[in-house]
Amino acid sequence: MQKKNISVIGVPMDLGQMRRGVDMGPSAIRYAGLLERLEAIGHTVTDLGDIQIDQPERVHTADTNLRNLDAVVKGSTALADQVKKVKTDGDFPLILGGDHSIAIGSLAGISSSYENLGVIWYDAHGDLNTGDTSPSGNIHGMPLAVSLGIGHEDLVNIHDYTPKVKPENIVIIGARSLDEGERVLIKERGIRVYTMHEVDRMGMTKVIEESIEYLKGRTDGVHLSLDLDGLDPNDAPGVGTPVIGGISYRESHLAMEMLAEADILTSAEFVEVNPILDEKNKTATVAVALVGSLFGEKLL
Ligand code: HAR
Ligand code: MN
Ligand code: MN
Ligand code: MN
Repeated sequence: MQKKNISVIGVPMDLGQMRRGVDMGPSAIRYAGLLERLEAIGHTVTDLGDIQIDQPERVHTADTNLRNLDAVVKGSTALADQVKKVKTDGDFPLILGGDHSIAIGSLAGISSSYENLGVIWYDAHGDLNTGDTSPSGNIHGMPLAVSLGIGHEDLVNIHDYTPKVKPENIVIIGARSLDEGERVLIKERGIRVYTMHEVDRMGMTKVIEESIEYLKGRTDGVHLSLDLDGLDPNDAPGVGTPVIGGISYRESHLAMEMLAEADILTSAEFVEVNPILDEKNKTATVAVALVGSLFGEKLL
């Protein structure tokens, strides 16, 4: 793969859900050797540090079914500003979460650089809820819907444009926990989904081959949004909402290597690493290994 200028942005966001600790995700991923790993491959890496996020204790929940709405909007806007700067410089944004609500800001900052941004959503969940369909009120269950322009107006209008992505430019991989409203939305909008059933049945090789083929034909850039809970909890235990029966570490490696070979990605984020729930930083270590493969690390 071509050597890249990678800009790392940490987002210590924990306001999109209720478990403490996911705000330490960026530190855990850096501590697991992220920068050294990317530099060893030959990429040029700049760590831009962390976006400032409000402390949950100091946030007042607004009168809506969206927990910490105003503070999430504020953090997402700051992230979108930073990501947009990186894109304007022509660099590759590599964003570290933080809970998955950060994808709202990532996509707001990235998408204005493209006519047809593609998104690979690697996740146990669809993250396609709105304030009306959400069983929890947690915004980390909503970012993909928000990016489609569906949801609270303060979230969908970050950086003053909407939608950030079109439904036909999205591929979801690894889904195994979908709420009723999310199922309806997937069918209504024709979003391509490889649930765990398809991963089992077709194998990861075919899933990624098809996904690459599909996105190549219709998009002019591709963002990978990888939620560590897409992996099986045996391989990635340090996540807030684990779901059994997930994608294995090996399958995920293969997926990253195939994406590296195709060299279609223009940005990426790794989210939901929670070191408090982890076993000796295993999940952050897995994340860094996957980043290595994604950026062209070879065994031989
Ligand atoms: N679907 C559920 C909800 O909306 C659970 C979402 C859990 N989400 C994440 N993101 N970890 O993928 O509350
Ligand atoms: Mn915090
Ligand atoms: Mn998610
Ligand atoms: Mn998830």
